[in-house]
Amino acid sequence: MREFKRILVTSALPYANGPLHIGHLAGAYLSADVYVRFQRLMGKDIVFVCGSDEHGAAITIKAMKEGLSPQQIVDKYHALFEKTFSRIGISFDMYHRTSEPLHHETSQEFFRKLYKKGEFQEKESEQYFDEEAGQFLADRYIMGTCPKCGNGEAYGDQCEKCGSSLSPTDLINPVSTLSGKKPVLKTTKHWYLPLDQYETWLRKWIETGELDGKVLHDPDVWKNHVLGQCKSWLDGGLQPRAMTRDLDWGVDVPRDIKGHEGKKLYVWMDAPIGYISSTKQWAINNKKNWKKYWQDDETALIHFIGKDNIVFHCLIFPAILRAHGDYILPVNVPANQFMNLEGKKISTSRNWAVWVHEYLDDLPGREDELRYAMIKNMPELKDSEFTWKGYQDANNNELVNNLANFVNRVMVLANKYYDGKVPAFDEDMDFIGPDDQYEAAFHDSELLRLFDDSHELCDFLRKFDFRSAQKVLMDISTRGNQILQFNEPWKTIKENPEAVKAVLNLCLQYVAAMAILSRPFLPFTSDKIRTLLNLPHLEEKGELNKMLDQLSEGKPLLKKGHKIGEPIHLFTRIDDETIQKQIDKLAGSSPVEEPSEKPVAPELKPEVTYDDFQKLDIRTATIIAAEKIEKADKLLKLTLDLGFEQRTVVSGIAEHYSPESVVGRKVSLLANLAPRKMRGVESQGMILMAENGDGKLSFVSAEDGWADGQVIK
Ligand code: B3M
Ligand code: ZN
Repeated sequence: MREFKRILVTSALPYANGPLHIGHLAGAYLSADVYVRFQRLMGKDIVFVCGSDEHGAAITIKAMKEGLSPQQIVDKYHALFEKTFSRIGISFDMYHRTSEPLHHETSQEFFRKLYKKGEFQEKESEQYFDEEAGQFLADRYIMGTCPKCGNGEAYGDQCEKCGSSLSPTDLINPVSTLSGKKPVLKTTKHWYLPLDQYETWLRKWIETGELDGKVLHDPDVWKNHVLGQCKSWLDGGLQPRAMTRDLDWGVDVPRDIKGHEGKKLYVWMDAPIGYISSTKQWAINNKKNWKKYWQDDETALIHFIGKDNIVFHCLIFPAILRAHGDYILPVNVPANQFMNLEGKKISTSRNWAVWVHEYLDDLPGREDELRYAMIKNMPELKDSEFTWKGYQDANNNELVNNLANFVNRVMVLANKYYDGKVPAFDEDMDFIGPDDQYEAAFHDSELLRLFDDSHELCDFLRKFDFRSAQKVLMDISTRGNQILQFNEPWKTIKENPEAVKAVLNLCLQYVAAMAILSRPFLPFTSDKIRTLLNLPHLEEKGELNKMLDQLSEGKPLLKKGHKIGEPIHLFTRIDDETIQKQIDKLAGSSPVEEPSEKPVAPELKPEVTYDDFQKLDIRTATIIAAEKIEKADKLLKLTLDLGFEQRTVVSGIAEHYSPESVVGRKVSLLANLAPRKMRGVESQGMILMAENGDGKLSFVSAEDGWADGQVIK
């Protein structure tokens, strides 16, 4: 990434409809926090904004479930978010909320501008309507089977299992979540953003970074899975997308726009503009100019998100920003993949999650332990997994045995031998370092090595490779331990006190460096180490940059004679019992099972008599011809042979079977069902299909070789 004058970092606005779990943290917040703290330490002009996403059906559905008003719901979770983020050390410069008047004004102004510029297409369309509830159904109010992966619990806008973005009409067997009934299609009017018309520039911008003859970003530094998702979207062809909805909760379509009544902004139009409102609020509070962060080419805009939000941040929001005309586009969208928990997908509804606020209550003072274990397993390029055992191991084997142990030993020895003062030593003296060849090393060459390692750590951070960066931090600590281990000052203090001074001086420089280097990952620990060293806490204003300069010039970070504090243990072991408690807590929940593992059978229908059954005439039959029905995605027109006659049957299997694949198939036909017309074709009966919980279908038929037209009873 080229050097920019300033950076604006956003983290996805979490829906204020439930507490935060570690999956959220792993997706959009922890990585952003690490990055932002690092850039601040490098002295960059950087602003980190976020806020609660308080609109959309996600909120109203939750309100209905809890018997509260949408406002009560968002107030409750917004407050919880603010507190939880701050407790776990996510250092937003501004945490805003989309229910604020400032946001309503900002997003309405944005909408009005696009409207006035003629960017929208006004279109009538058929949308799902719940007749029982008497309202149009927002995408999230409709659930059904994902046409791409067969997940039976896909939403009208998105399948959370495969990440596909959907339209409600794509769903197989749609059901209204308001009434549980099948919704009907009804006409309504909305404003659409013609994404299809932006396809060419979007593709070029994504694939080459170029727009209007300028290179805006370098696709080589984008993550492959992000580019891949964008490309597959573009390859699939973009469709105009409605930017308004028929809802009663959200940002109103501005009143001066004709036909605004009852219409709200689409939540994916309003929420990303929340980044802008959040920046505005930050600028008001800090007497800054927000426009510099949004409307100047010298700003690098970076969106941290989870992979389910890629299309919105890489295609739709950029399209909205460009349609407006005054805004910059993101230079990178380093989306993370998903973090699973103990082998299963995290699920809010099934309580298969580690809730961050509960973690903080259950394991007080262990903020950095969680951050460490999560960064170690951050799903940067592929899905990853959090396990309690892994968490325990990371703490006990790495934080306790390596980092805390090193710092503690150095502190203890320096206090013991030098009364807590950084020892002076003979600069020309060599001592045995832990080099690969165990060669003699000088104090200054070891400091240069520390510089190299620190530099490497920074490079990883710049490339959004937080796992590797944190690994380097631990390698530096390992190196410190090796220096101690190899020189054994506790043994050589008598015979070679001069060398021990050099060794401990060096180790103290390591500790001082680690107070700064650990800051992006382990901010609480950084404070503790600084306290140990009798230094003020970091303000994150260029301290790392300064440290690199010092090290590159061979200057020590701690002056000779500097008085340090008393040793403490930075980390303590976590025992099996504590871990078991957390595992037991999960055992009370029911994770999402893989669909094939345990199909749930629907409830039995009310009893019928044999006479009732006798009325049905079910026959064996063979499909001898099949074709698609125009404009009906789900229907196939089948010709069935019953031996004594042929029938035409319209069947809703088109999304599961192609016409070619069903010809020749044996089926069972309910032959005396009253004929009915579907899409202009008269259907003379119905074929029987088995359906599983995922909405998958299977033919039900007599064994091969059976004649057609025989009775099934
Ligand atoms: N609230 C979706 C989510 O939490 C949405 C993100 C908005 S970012 C502008 O996954
Ligand atoms: Zn899917």
